[in-house]
Amino acid sequence: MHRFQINSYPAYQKAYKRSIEEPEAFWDEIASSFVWRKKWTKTLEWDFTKPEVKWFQGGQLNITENCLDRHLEKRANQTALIFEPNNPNDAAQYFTYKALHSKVCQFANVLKANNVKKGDRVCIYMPMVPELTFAVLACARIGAVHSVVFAGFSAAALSARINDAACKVLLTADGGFRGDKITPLKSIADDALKTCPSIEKTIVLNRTNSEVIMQANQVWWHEELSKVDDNCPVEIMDAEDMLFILYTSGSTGKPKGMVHTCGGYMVYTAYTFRNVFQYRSSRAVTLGREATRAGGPDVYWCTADIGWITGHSYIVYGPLANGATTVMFEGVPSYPDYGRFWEICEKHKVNQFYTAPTAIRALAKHPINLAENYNLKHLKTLGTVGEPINDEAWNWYNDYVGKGKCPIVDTWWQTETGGIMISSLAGVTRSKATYATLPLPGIQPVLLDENGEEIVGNPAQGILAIKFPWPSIARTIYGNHERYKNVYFSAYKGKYFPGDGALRDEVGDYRITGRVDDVIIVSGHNLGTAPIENAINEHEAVVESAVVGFPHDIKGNALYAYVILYDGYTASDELLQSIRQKVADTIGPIAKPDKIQFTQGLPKTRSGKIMRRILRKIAHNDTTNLGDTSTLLNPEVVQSIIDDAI
Ligand code: 6R9
Repeated sequence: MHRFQINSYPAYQKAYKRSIEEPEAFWDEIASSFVWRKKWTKTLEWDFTKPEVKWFQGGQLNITENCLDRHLEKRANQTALIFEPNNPNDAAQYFTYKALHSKVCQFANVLKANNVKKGDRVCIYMPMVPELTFAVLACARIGAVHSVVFAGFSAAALSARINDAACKVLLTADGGFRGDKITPLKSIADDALKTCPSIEKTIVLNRTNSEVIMQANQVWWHEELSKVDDNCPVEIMDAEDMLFILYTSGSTGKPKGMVHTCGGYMVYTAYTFRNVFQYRSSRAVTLGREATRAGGPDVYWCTADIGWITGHSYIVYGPLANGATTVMFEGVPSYPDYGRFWEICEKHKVNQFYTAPTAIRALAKHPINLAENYNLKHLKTLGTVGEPINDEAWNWYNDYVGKGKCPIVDTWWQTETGGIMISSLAGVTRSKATYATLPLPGIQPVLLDENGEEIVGNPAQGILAIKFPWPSIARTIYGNHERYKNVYFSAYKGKYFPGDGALRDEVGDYRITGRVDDVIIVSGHNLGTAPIENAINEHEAVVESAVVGFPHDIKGNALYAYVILYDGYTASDELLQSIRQKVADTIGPIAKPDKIQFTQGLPKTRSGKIMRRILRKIAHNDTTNLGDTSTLLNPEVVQSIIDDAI
């Protein structure tokens, strides 16, 4: 049994109570199970009005010593990382802790040889290949600050992020495989670099054998590797030194570079990984290609991209800090067909599977035998993240993937929070369709009314806020502390405001109801887009929908719904009426959309969130200036929606 594993409901209650009553003692104890070069002298200093949060001050550490070196004694030959390539016919790659340690040290030496020093920012624009993980950890090892930019972003988005942090070095690849396509990363990067004066060197991985033109100050990854050895001592970092920057989109203006620091981020991601997913490790065993798994460690797979916070915290740092076996997948759920996720689960005997509701809905749209053809018997925990999960998707996940036997953890958190905030602990605390359920130990959520007053008692519904710091809260927005203060700490004095609404039921379980900025006022009634979409999605013909407001003479605002139908259903007036009726039945006639447009797709961000800003413009019949659509997953869908707009 691991030191900080919570294994029963009473143990959760006890941990939670202690974390509120004696937060410093609580986190001291958890932090003590890591390797520190120097113990901290002050556990917590905070003031949400400044705002300022510091954890484990005076402490010194290196997160890679905790993710790699300390496992070498007992798990040197255990698989740390399983790489599943885009093409199912290519061999998977297995890296033991020893091998991963060596790869990271080697690349850290490449960075040093290219003049990267502690505190320098390194931009990483790479496909989901093992070298991405090596690069992230190599930065951390030498104290360089990584800024990973998702490899689907455009040249303009990449350049803006490089410039915001004045990155010194760019790591990229010739191309990236995604399904049957190759993303030409190097040429996109070159485009970006035309406007990035701070970049002194670009290191290019050969992944796709694409033809690329190397320019001045651009070097090949493999050539650099051949010049170094794998001996690289860690840089000793202060707990509050910067570990990484990761950009998240704001509701307006340029992206926000959220800053995470070394000590608190490590402690919190490791703690939450182990407890939320109920990951079980065990004595060291050899896990190679022909792995024997009796008594071996669990195999955990998070399908996110490392370009997002979910990948940072729950593919790389959280799992590795726990000595876990973590899977990374290069490809997409639809290639070569929609059975791919399940094929991978079977092949690697995945025990914990963590994905997004948008992926679940896409998979649920396809014939069920794509899941049933595979052996999913190793699955123990299922997780979701990124948006509220609707009833239908939750039930499909539970019935067809979990076969009713795997607890589902619906994990609510953000780039800004660093780690999971509200979630059940798999099999330990109850899980309930569409509910994130309970706050993790250390997290003190409150619900506020429109006046910012705390709503006491249950049930309740309001604006979600957090009134006490946790170790992995982002410390600032890179280069713009004022904006950090304005966005997160000004709406409700003394509280962290995440921008989401929630309800709390009779037993105190939280259900995230969606962004509070997506509220539409129709005839004086506050309507959230999320519950209306949920209602529409419950209609048997509907895969997914998005609701926005548009100006209306009488109602002030009216509702415009974009709806994707299952194959086999055709748009008809009858169907339209029955969807409206479904909403009326579920929420009330006031929530019935005035306009329903059937569409093949919805504009999505790379992390699977619907870009309502664009849909709103189309509904407003104002398509002249749609803003930047280059960061969309599917920019092509926008024109077809415009063409069919009502
Ligand atoms: C981890 C991540 C954060 C926003 C967040 C909320 C939404 C995330 C959710 C969820 C309902 C969940 N969100 N998880 N909503 N239930 N389980 O997604 O970070 O990309 O920064 O997005 O995503 O609206 O505020 P990020």
